[in-house]
Amino acid sequence: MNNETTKTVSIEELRRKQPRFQGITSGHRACLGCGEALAARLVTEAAGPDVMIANATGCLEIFTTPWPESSWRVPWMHSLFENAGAIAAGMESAMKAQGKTTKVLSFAGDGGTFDIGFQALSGMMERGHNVLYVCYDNEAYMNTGIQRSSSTPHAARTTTSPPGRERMGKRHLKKDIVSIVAAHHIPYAATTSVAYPVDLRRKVRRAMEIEGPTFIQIHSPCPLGWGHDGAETLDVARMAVECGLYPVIELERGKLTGLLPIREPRPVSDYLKVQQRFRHLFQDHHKAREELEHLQALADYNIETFQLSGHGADDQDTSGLNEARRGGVRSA
Ligand SMILES: Cc1ncc(C[n+]2csc(CCOP(=O)(O)OP(=O)(O)O)c2C)c(N)n1
Ligand code: SF4
Repeated sequence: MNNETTKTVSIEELRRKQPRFQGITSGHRACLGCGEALAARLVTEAAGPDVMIANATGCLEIFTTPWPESSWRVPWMHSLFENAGAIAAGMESAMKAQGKTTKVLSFAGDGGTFDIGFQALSGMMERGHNVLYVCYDNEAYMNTGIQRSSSTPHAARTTTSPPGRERMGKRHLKKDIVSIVAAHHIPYAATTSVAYPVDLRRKVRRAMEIEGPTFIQIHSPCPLGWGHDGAETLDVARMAVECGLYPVIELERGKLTGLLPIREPRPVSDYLKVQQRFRHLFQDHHKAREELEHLQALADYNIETFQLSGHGADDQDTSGLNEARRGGVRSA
């Protein structure tokens, strides 16, 4: 290689040009700007080709596999809504019996994880299966028409929690699933967001290296259910983290070991006002003002509990990671 070539081809450029393995290809039928589709692409990129997937019923399963087509480029199996954890456990046991090291992943939405699939997930973790369980958290049962799940945030509108005279959207709080999962004392549990692909990929790679049950919850905006423009998906996801409503954390054996610090916490209203599902909170009504205060208090509680702010400017904080782009190369 002569000197001129060495100068023109930088490591960054080589990394950018490197083709990436994608476990899920284009041509699927997700809505424009679907956070779940992007999240699944990032997960499979980071996990690599030596995986097999058990995928619960839900949007991801439906939009990737309209019979007889499939967008998956890795072995993939559709489980029932309620048993992705159990199916993955069986697949892992079969791999083990055959002496194979292929990693088994389990994919499900928040309905399939927080609610109906929780028993199978809990059993899989308690028995110590070597499975990476990924929950694509779009905060409602989207595939069947936006019904509330136990992951739906307080006060959000869904078709089964409509705002009206009696209440301002969903009455109950979002379930703290990562703490419940962490209480199984599994080796690794984490939350992340499609807005932070560097963080997301790192967590998947970390979980892939661990022998035993691991869990990653990915905040994945749904333009249809949340009522925002599909082009704004990443901005909406980023605001959820920056306001403190969606803390990005890591837990090992139940103990907090990592967090994504917020450089400058922003008001929850910035995040809420760009989504139709919270539109009723911006009317001139005392109940709406109370709910806004309540949601701000929930965000403040997260910031305080996890000590999310006050770390100073850092490459690995919400603003630093904002600048990072595909391949870990910083944008100008
Ligand atoms: C036992 C059972 N109950 C209900 C359904 C109908 N169903 C299919 S997908 C779905 C919603 C899935 O929601 P979620 O897991 O949050 O995934 P999303 O579609 O939001 O990605 C429901 C209720 C089903 N398939 N099986
Ligand atoms: S309804 Fe939501 S989660 Fe389902 S494909 Fe459309 S954007 Fe994605």
